[in-house]
Amino acid sequence: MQASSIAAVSSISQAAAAPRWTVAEVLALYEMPLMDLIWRAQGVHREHFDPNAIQRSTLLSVKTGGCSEDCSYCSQSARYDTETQRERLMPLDEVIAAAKVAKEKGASRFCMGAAWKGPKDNDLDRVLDMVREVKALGMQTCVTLGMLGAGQAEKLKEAGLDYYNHNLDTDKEFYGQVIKTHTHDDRLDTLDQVREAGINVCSGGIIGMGESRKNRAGLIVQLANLPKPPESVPINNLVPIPGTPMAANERLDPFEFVRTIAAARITMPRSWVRLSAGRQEMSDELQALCFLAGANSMFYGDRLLTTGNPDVDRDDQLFARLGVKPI
Ligand code: SAM
Ligand code: DTB
Ligand code: SF4
Repeated sequence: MQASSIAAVSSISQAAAAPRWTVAEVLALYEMPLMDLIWRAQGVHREHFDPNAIQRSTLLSVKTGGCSEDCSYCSQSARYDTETQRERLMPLDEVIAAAKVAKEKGASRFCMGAAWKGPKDNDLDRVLDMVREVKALGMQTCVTLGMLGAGQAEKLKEAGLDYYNHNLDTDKEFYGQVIKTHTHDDRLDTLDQVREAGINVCSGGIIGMGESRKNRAGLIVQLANLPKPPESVPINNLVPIPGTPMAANERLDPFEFVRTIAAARITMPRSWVRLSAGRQEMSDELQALCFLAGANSMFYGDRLLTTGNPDVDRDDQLFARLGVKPI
């Protein structure tokens, strides 16, 4: 085999078989009458999941702000003047204390996020300790640390990491209008490394950034056509952050968000689809519609990374009112 063809097949993304979905097919889902779309998504959901159970993950920002990247939506980029205060990597004991609280409140997974382009090896060593100790509490572990360098995914796997979150965030075609400091291909490269290390993949995106419906369909297709679809697919609604280029973005029609959840559910039938950022601004009824459209996971706890999330009492009441059981 020639060197060039070895390079081509060494990337799992490049070596994918025939695409499972086309943009035209996913656009056709988006264009269905809403009731028909939700009916179809709910049918797919019931084939693979208990429709009355929702998985709950709690987030903790273990290193906040001061990030070198220019992601136009993000409060943590050093390039924008936002209210987010920079904080160094959190001490291990504080992380474990937060994980214990999350476990007591009923979260099954603890996700630790760091505002890095990617981790330096000495920072990664400290995160590995966090993963080991959270795992020892009996919780599932997830981290989101940015792009991984050679050998880092394997170290995370050895430490007991269950999930790595790394979002494609938006359609490859629109990516350059949102982020200029790294590329969509860089994101795919890290997802390959995570897969090859045997860690579950958590990857999704943000909607409401000024992308077109075709771009939204493009994102869903790029996720669904990964060699193996992500086990977990977070769908974030843009939280507009003052000081970022997206501060004044117009709010997307909430039904377009519901349609995106449904498209993710239909195209990735076995994945956990997470109703992610933006939930605080949603009514209980809109959240219920998202669950009906196939969302079966959410962030639980009153903070996301730097912004708010519904408090646990409101979520507990919502679960009781809907007859939903937590996982
Ligand atoms: N630095 C790492 C990275 O970029 O992967 C990890 C942290 S980053 C904050 C994790 C994800 O949060 C982003 O990929 C994006 O999907 C989401 N996110 C960040 N800011 C957001 C916002 N204002 N609204 C919605 N989602 C947001
Ligand atoms: C994901 O897709 N959404 C979470 C988690 N993965 C890391 C982060 C949402 C961040 C929302 C804005 C903030 O709190 O800074
Ligand atoms: Fe940095 Fe991640 Fe925010 Fe981009 S999304 S600026 S990489 S913390």
